[in-house]
Amino acid sequence: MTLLETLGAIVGSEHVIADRSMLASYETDWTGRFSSRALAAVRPRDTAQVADVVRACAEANVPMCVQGGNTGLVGGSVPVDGSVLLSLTRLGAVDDVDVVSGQVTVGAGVTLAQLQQRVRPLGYDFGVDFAARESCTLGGMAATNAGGERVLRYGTMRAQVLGVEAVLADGTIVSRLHGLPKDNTGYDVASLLVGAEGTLGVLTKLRLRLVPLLAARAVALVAVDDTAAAVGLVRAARDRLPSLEAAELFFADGVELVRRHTGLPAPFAETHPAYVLLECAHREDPSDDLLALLEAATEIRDATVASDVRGRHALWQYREAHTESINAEGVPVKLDVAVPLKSLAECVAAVPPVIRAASTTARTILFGHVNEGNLHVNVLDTYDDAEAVSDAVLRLVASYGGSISAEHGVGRAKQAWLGLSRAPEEIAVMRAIKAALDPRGLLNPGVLLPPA
Ligand code: 2HG
Ligand code: ZN
Repeated sequence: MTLLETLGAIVGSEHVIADRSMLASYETDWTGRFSSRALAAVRPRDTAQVADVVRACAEANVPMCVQGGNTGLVGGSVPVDGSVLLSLTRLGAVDDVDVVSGQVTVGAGVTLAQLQQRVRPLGYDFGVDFAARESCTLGGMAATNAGGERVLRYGTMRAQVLGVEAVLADGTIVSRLHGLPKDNTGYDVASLLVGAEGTLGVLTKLRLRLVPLLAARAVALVAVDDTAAAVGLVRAARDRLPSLEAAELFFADGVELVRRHTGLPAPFAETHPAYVLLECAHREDPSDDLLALLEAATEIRDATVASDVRGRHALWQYREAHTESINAEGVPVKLDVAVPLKSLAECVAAVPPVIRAASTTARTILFGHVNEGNLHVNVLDTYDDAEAVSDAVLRLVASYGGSISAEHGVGRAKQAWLGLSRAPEEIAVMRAIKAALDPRGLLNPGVLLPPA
């Protein structure tokens, strides 16, 4: 039997996709920047089928690439040429919510929006949220340790994952889904696999921590002079408002771009240089607390507050529509970075000139999550200068003691620069772990670790 016949016998031949036109959507990333040619895409149904597929590929010595919703922004979900693409979207089971512990076990293919719909009627919510919620899968979110808009309150995916089930590179299944918050019995496999970008094992199930649903919400869109004012405002909000859940930053050029592609009206009568979006959530309406903060703040040029669902959504659109609006203009170079918060204003000022020096045609749009010093540097029209632009920005970020990847991961896009953020000794530890768990380098080759 050929490998594809064996895979067909495991998952059913209708779930082995080798037709070139049907493979296309699996082979290119969401931004359109990364693509390749897989041998086939395989769509297993459950952990046992994933294990059988992995074992068959390992026996045939064929590399595997793991994909969830294919919403990643660093090329990590795109296969290498000739590999088998393991698509996990059929692993869509959501177990009954354990309302005693406030936890739930889900399949890796469940989308973030599906989880939200499932747990909210029960008075629970999930601690991580971001714009790709309709398509991104929880397996991919865990594999990349996704962050998003609520990190200042609930932390990243790593803080939500209490246990995992995973298939290792030889087909072995490891499963630890009891979700005990206290469990000091040695190495934490879940923590190791979360953020490993599919290079150490294939996550098939997750035990997740839920948070109480806080339905009373207030959102403020605040116009400010610049990033320094934004940081000052967010610092005050963070220190004074325990209900603060999100603090986002964007600029006049981003709002103009978003309005061009969405048709949204201008948020204020005048255009302002920078905007901060604050969201508070509590059991009782947090509007008064938010308004009191805004009244006391000196950094504000204008502000508008909404507490009803429609009004809040409208304000969030100015921020969340950035990604799609940028892609509507062309294929961007995306650099998701973080610097210490005290350096954020300086970094925001330094990024555009550094990019201009690397590419005269480049158009730069900046936005991000203020409290984590997390900046999304999106660069359009770089043509042949994409590498030079990446190099210049990532070196600048490293000079501030920052991270070359705040929340999107390293993927294929940034593995060449890993050494800017991680010491040689740390990379050696990573290589040793990789060699122990995947000695033949069959899982997600070319992702995360640069060639030795
Ligand atoms: C966000 O914060 C995502 O909306 C995507 O991390 C960022 O498109 C981007 O650069
Ligand atoms: Zn983000």
